Amino acid sequence: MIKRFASAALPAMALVLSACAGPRAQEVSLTAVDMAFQPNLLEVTAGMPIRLTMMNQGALEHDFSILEIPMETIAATAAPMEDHDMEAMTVEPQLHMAVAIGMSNTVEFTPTKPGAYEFFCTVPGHKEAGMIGGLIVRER
Ligand SMILES: [Cu+2]
Repeated sequence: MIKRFASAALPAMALVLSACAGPRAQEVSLTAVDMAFQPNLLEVTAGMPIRLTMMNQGALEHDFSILEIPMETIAATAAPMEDHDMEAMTVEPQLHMAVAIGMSNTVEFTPTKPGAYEFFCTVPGHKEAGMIGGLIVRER
């Protein structure tokens, strides 16, 4: 299973933004590896829906979390992971999306306030090991 995904490894996904300010969601992709986000800097525009997809190419479970970010409409398109242990989390991020090994997951939300927001992985030790990044929300 893991081998199959590793051999089909996609190139590290660059951030992809829609070029025009239509009603379309801004597509943003990133990849989690052990122990980093690639890329670790994402840029989006405030007030427009974001469709954020994360692939997990690591050998461990990872998640994408933001402690606090002003937003409206949050929708996970994938079912929550059954074996994801939320009890073990020491923080309660406002935005939290777990991604199983070799899988991807998508969340949709609309950030409402320009600013720089830190994202990280809540699995104990992962943030400290380098799983941290920045989401830049630009003025529309
Ligand atoms: Cu992690």
